[in-house]
Amino acid sequence: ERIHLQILHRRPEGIEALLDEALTRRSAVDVLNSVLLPAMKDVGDRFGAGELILPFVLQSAEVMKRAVAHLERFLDRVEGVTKGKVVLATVYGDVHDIGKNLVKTILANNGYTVFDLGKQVPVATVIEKAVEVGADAIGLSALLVSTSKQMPYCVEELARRGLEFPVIIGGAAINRRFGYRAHFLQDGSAYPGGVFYARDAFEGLEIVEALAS
Ligand code: B1M
Repeated sequence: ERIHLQILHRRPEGIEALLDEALTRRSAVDVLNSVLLPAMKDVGDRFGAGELILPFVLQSAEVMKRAVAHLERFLDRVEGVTKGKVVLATVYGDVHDIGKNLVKTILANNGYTVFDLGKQVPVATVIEKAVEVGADAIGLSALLVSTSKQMPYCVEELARRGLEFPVIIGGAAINRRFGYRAHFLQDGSAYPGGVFYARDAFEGLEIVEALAS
């Protein structure tokens, strides 16, 4: 509850000590899923309800980032050879990168090499990087309804270039139905590489694991 309030009230000081205290009783994954993510959701809900102004949301997001950075070292890490390569980006026009960064942490900690292109990344940049590194999958994150359109656009562009990278999509703006629809190209045919919706970072990992096996 104290961690929740620190995020909600935009107070970074001492968040690490509180997390350490929580970690004596719970695993890092549990703290992430049952404390940090609900706190950020609370911030979003209050913003949506007009209770918080945008600069406050940004400050809460900074506290959240600091908390995730601290937890990162306690998340299980698989060392050794890479299990696969994933090109990851927040789509063009979208600055939300907390979820994308979490996906990166979870994938990297589980043995995948992640090429993180950052936020507001144009489709062409994503595709060119995937070709350059010979990616096993492309991961896209979008939090705005408007920017989520970049996802089917990327799939369409991949198909146009004759490429078949599997595309994993996630973010608060989309859902499973969106993922299903994004699988189909404008001419009605299915994208041969496949489009996979991930509800959260762990489902993203499951999908990557399934694709790699
Ligand atoms: Co903005 N924002 N925001 N925001 N923001 C939302 C998304 C919003 C829902 C808030 C609301 O109205 N309730 C709303 C979108 C409305 C819509 O389109 N339907 C919104 C808006 C409107 C905006 C602006 C337009 C506000 C404005 O300027 N008027 C603006 C947009 C700027 C832009 O992008 N062009 C804006 C700006 C911002 C901040 C900069 C202040 C800040 C972002 C800081 C940052 O990321 N560096 C911010 C924040 C923090 C939020 C909320 C509050 C929290 C988002 C977040 O970080 N959640 C958000 C409200 C909400 O989502 N409820 C909101 C925590 C994060 C861990 O979750 O990213 O969903 P999420 O990731 C999850 C899963 O979705 C999944 O895994 C993660 C968890 O395990 N996942 C993937 C995500 N990507 C994945 C990819 C995968 C797999 C899984 O594979 C590749």
